[in-house]
Amino acid sequence: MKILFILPYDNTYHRRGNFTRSLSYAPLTLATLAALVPAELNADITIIDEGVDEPLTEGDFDIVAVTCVTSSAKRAYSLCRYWKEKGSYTILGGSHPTLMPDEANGFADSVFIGLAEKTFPQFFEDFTKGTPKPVYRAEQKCGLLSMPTPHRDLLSKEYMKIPTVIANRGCHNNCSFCSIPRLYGNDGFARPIGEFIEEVKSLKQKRYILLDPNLSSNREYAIELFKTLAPLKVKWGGLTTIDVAEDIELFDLMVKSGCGGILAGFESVNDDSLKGVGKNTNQVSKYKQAVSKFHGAGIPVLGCFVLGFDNDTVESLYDMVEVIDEIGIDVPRFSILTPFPNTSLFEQYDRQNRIITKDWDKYDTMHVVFEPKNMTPQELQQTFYDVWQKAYKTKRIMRRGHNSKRNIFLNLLTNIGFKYYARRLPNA
Ligand code: B12
Repeated sequence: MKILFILPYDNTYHRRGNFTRSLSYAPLTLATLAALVPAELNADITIIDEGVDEPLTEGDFDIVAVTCVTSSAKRAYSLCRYWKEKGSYTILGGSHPTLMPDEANGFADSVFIGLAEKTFPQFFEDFTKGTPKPVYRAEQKCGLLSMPTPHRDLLSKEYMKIPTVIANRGCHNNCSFCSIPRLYGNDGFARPIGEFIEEVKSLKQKRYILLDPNLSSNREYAIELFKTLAPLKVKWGGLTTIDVAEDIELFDLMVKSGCGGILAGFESVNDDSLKGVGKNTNQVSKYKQAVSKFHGAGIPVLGCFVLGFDNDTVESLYDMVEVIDEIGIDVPRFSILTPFPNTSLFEQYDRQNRIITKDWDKYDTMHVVFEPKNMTPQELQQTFYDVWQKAYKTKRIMRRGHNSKRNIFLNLLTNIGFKYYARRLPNA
């Protein structure tokens, strides 16, 4: 049996130059799915990540399996159409088909809703009997879920050498703009910790990127995870909410487990905006202290900020750059508020007739797809671009590098990388 797995490109990938591509880390989705193909099928598997590999147009595949997020949905659908016409059985899964299964169903022979650890092996059983179903829905809603070690050997060799791993896939927060609560519910799934640790050990590396959407989400699980990681003496970077800095026990364990950098969603420097979207973990008055705490432990902070909340004005967004530097963020990242389909934000804006396009290509957090409250969509688009340029002026980069003390070289390198990224962003 010949199987082709595809991660389709979208705007975010189109914008990658050679430099940013070389900083890409290996995605886990397709390598994980490849590991779920029953070994007895002896399948011949090809993986194409259109972000790094050339798109494939030729070949004779029994099954073509495509993953997609909202911004790559249109490309995913056209890939399904293409391969279906060539005679392959097409299947679709990932965030967007999970959020919009009926839409996805019109394009592929089978659609997968949710995580596929159990449904994908079931599909192969049905497929080999000649009775595949149009829809496979993950029944398990939360708890521990075993995940196979991804077949990383099938991935392109072009990625950054630091391997990616994942332990907990859920987040207990209910931010109205985030897809995670609608994708996996608030309790979410997590891997048995022993299984995760065995995978880390088998990779035999000193550094890792943890893809968990929120490492501090499930406190009990996080404590166990950090305690078990500590003796391995590895360094890792990952995603967390900033309130972890206030939890003395968890923070301490996080540091001892080898945390070498965090990515945190600050989202806004306005408390009303945070409240408005349900980001209850954040309080602006605590940002500076939290960042200093990370710095005190030698941990740099990559902070993500969202533009376009109802309290934002063009001026307040432009001024936000100064506040960010004042807080001490090492590397700021900006995105445009995006009401992903099936999120509560989308429902709210749709009710208010504020969605201006349902062209999923634009749902990449770099394009305005809704009517903002205090500015026009064009103004928000232009402000997004201007804020990036302002934040990555050389003098600001130098100041951040200087402030970072312990990580000057890494700080400058990452900031220069983002300056390059900012230059390639869509201008209004
Ligand atoms: C790592 C990551 C990235 C990486 C790698 C992306 C990738 N496509 O693999 C990078 C940094 C490049 C990235 C970029 C972006 N990302 Co991202 N990313 C994630 C993250 C944190 C983890 C994904 C992961 O690897 N999980 C581990 C693997 C094993 O699980 P999985 O992907 O969920 O796959 C399982 C199931 O979904 C299912 N499945 C998935 N696909 C398929 C396909 C088939 C055929 C089948 C059978 C099953 C199946 O089976 C798998 C095994 O259970 C998720 C959050 C999350 N927890 O899901 C966000 C997430 C997927 N990203 C998101 C977004 C918005 C983006 C960007 C648009 C952001 C931006 N502006 O840069 C871009 C889009 C890039 C793109 N075209 O994919 C959103 C998607 C929301 C949505 N509605 O589309 C998520 C859900 C985050 C969020 N908080 O909302 N991302």
